[in-house]
Amino acid sequence: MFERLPTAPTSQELIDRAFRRAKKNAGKKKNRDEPMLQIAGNILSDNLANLVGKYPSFESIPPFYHDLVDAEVGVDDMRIHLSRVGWASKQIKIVAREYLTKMRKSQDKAVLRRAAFGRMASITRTIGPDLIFLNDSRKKLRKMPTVDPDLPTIIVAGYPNVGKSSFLIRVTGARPEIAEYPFTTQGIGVGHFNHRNQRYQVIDTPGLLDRPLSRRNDIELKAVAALHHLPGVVLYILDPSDYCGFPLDEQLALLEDIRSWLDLPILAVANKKDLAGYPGADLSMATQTGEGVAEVLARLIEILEHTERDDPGA
Ligand SMILES: Nc1nc2c(ncn2[C@@H]2O[C@H](COP(=O)(O)OP(=O)(O)OP(=O)(O)O)[C@@H](O)[C@H]2O)c(=O)[nH]1
Ligand SMILES: [Mg+2]
Repeated sequence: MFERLPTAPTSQELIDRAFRRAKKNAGKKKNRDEPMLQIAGNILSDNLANLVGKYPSFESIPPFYHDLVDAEVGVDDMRIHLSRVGWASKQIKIVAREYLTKMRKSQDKAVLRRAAFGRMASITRTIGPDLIFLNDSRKKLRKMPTVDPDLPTIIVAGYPNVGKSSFLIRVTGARPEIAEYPFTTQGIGVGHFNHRNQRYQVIDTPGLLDRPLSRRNDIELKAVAALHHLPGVVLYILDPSDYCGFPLDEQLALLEDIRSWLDLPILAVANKKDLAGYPGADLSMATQTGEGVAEVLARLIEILEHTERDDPGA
């Protein structure tokens, strides 16, 4: 989604670049002041306008990404910084035009050109902090997950070590692509499979749905809330064998916690059937041997098909 965002130059880099090119390309003749101003003004103004233009409009991006951007860098802040850069681009154009007009009627062209350069440089410097913000944001946004918010999605949740990754690998037949996601250091895993000509997405969310809501800060809450925008079902994996290191009642408490606030269908499945059983789960499986996995997948697909029918396009 944001892989193509350009690096934002610093104001000094921009100023140096514009004035250097102006000097180089204004020709060798005597009357260089006007072309120099024209060139420097265009470079500064166009560079800034192009930078702003490379950002998507935050109203039109999928809500899933909108919420992630908001969690990661703040959509309002982003808008403010972008609009200041846009403002600078226009302002520089105005200054260049104003001084070019003055120069046509004046003998002191060099003086006016220097004055114009000074004003354009100072406008560019005022947006220094905005450019730094954009560059820092770009680093974070470029790592946004490659999740397709339109694909029916199985969101795999549960305590560490219960078998989330094993499930994903088993049903998608591949090691997941690891994407960074706000506030999970481990990154989320993304994999795909096809069933009756429909492509499905499976995301493994270590660190994302493994704690009660009450233990999250506001920013983390936004990142978690973004999941609501996926046409998804949550597969909550339980490990009744305690092999994962967490007692079953803790795992069940987290399941209840997630149910109480996550507005997506949830299927609770007991894994590691080969080691222990839990009759309270919706279904049982063993991702290690593959036993029961096909049934779990079939149920998840059924839930996704129903959800789509009930709530088209949501
Ligand atoms: N006996 C048995 N072990 C299993 C089964 N499924 C997974 N395991 C084992 O449980 C451990 C954890 O599995 P993972 O798939 O890595 O679990 P995870 O939930 O992705 O763990 P985190 O990424 O740390 O949150 C591994 O050693 C697996 O081999 C199963 O059905 N039976
Ligand atoms: Mg894992």
